[in-house]
Amino acid sequence: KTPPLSRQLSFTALLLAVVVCRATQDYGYKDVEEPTLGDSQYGSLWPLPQKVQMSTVAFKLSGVSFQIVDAKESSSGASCSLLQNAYRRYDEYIFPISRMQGQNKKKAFASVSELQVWITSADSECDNYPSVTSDESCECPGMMFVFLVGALSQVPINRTEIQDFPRFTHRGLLLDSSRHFLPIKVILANLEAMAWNKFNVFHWHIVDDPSFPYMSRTFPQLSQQGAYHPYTHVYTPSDVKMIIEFARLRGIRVVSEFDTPGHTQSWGKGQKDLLTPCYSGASPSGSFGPVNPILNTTYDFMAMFFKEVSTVFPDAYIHLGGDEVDFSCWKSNPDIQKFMAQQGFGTDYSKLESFYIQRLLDIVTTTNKGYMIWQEVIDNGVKLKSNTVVHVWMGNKFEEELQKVTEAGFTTILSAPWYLDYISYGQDWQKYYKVEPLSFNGTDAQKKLVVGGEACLWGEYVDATNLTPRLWPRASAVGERLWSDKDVKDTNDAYSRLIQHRCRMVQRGIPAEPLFTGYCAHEYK
Ligand code: CP6
Repeated sequence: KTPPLSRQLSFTALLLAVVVCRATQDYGYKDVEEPTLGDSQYGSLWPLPQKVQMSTVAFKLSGVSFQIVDAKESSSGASCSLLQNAYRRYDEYIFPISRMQGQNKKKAFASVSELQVWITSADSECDNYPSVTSDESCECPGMMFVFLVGALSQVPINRTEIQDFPRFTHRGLLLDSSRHFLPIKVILANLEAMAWNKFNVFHWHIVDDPSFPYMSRTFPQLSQQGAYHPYTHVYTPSDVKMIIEFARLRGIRVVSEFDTPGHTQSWGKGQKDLLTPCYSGASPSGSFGPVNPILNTTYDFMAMFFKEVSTVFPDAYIHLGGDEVDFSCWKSNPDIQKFMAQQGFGTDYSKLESFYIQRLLDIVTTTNKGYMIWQEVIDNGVKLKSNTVVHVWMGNKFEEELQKVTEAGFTTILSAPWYLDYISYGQDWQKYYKVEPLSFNGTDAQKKLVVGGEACLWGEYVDATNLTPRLWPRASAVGERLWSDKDVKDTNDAYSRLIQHRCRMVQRGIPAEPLFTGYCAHEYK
């Protein structure tokens, strides 16, 4: 008797297991061909590991006694709650319902009773936060299953050795909790799915124009006045802690974004005089523009605010935004006009923006954090610290931008081709999958400066009801592009693996949308 389907399915998941590895614009449907569905020799592996060696030795799990344990030689073990937590999670993925009794008494195959986890790094990262220097590589044992989809059965075929490491160090996902409030549960569920897809950075675009859900200890009125609701639609300090800890246990960094000077309408509700009053003719119109860059009080506020943020978010980086600054309000304001003249900026408002950003960067530098910024900041010629990460998001000619940014010697990450908020009919995952981030003209040294990318799901049209299925498995395509080797680009092979990976996510409780017609094996009991 073979173990139930669900158990075998889940074990395949172990191959993807981060357990060992992580203890540590418009697109017409016409252009998309449906990939052909064949079996991949790699089963349901996603993202594809760097090296997979299959042997012919067949194994099965010992259903009764199988356990994940610390190897004797491991430099980290029982006292590492991060590891013990991971063992428990993966045990539940392998045996989602209960341990079956006496299933494997008749052994047709050699039986595996232990997965030994051997942490080799000298100083383990059990109690630390993941960082850009975290080692995510692993040598993992595994088993491959053949999925005989029609026959509703699977046969474990062979023992497999996997050597794995990421192609890019920064594999991020941007979620936006300002356009719609995202309940903690939704964020946690998606962090879990991120780990399954080997994403390691949660870029939390936490506040923006429509709402300010971040509860600040120093300036509580920001969320009291600026959130959609002062206590149901806010992230309290303990909520934030929980999200950071949940992410940490899964090897995911949390990089917060507090975007200024634009995208700040909600900040103005709780912080008087922070935003620029717009004028209509000679008198204030009653509306407000970007952060007011000409007042000392603005910089006093920013210094106190970012001092707090730097202690709340332990990551070494803060994303400071700097995108899409609308100059019309600044232009209308006579005090700003006077300031422009005094500074000799003429009518070049990007100089005023640079003036603001420059002072903000100096402030954030005193908190000992590194920073990330959207591409406009460098496009406008702001002087940046050498460890600044430039985030390329503009859709047209991202190759040229990468060339330019890396020529200037800056580290960069790419989002331009991975705006998941753009939806269209058909299999757009293929478009994300086919992107080659290093396809720009540049030296090897320049290419090394591209440390990864981020899939972005901006929040205008998503909330708790539709975020998760819109994100998965489309983001999985970006996940494989950022993890696997550059030569992993066969869309037919990817399609076969991805439909199985998607079914696995669904089975584990993430309602990932289907890629195309078909069904999941677990739909049959
Ligand atoms: N919000 C913020 C946004 C966007 C950006 N910044 C955005 C711009 C264009 C598109 C999608 C999103 N909604 N703060 C740009 C980085 Cl197409």
